[in-house]
Amino acid sequence: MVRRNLTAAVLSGVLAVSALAGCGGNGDDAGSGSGDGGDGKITLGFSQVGAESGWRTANTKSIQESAKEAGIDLQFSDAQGKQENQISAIRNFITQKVDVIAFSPVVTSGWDAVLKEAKDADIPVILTDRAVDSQDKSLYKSFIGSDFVEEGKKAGQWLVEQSKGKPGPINIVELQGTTGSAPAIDRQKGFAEAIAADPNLKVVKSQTGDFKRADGKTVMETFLQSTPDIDVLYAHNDDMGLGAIEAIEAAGKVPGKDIQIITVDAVKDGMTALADGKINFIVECSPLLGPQLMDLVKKTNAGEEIPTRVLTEETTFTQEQAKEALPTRQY
Ligand code: GZL
Repeated sequence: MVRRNLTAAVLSGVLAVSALAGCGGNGDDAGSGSGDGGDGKITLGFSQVGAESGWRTANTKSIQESAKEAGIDLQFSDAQGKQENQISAIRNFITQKVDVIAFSPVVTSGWDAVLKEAKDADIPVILTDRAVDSQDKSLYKSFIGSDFVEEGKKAGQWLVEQSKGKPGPINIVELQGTTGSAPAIDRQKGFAEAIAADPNLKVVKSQTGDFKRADGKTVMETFLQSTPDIDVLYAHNDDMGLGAIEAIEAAGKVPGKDIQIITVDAVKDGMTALADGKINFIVECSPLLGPQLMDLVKKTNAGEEIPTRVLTEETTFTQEQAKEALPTRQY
């Protein structure tokens, strides 16, 4: 009798402990070891770049809300823009034996070793937002995100159209995103390819503003001091463009008129500046990757084949289109 009661007590204790461990998935505390926390929930380890821009904030919100919606236990880690923090977060996820790992790689290179450790631990990895330059495509199951070369091309093609019939030279300054990141590399590449169509268009200065508003302002200040006759600013994201607008106005020039401005993202602050005429054209880059990511997580956890590349849908905005779109923007 005692034994039976004792067994029952021990059993109920074990169930209670594993259930509790599974209920801890609020995105902060360590996992429970078995991956699903014993409560049948999928545990997803996610390493985010940081909180450098309005786009990143919206992307984090999309991932956290979608995980909750999907009943997925999210272990969320903010790398504060440092690759070494992302690598250690991924190693922690492997130790915790999460079911799936997803991350937005802050830069393209230096991932093969840690991705191999995840593969050896039989934990599938999904890339979101940004790509890696690993030659071994077996190191991750899928990459969900935008085509940044295409985004750069859209920006350049708009400028080529706008510049038709104008006398040259048309001097362009460029605020690049985070050095070594896929969006910075590819947005610069696509833009350069597109403006090659018009020999009057010349990028006279190009420097990183690290996707940050404050850095965009300080770099634009140096551009304005060192470069006479700037006609166009191409910023790899809205936040750097908004910082540059502060510098342009402080220099007594009119953004959107004295200096035409093209940015990428289409977050609310950028769209507001576009509607106000301070930016001339924005190429959208959607941060709302959460729902599709959770779908891929569930499928890969169930052993289903998933597409190796999921391209996000996005468009472009003129000033008039921004006025129409602003009231219903989600971010
Ligand atoms: C693009 C994303 C970029 C955004 C920036 O997918 O990686 O990083 O364009 C963000 O705003 O900081």
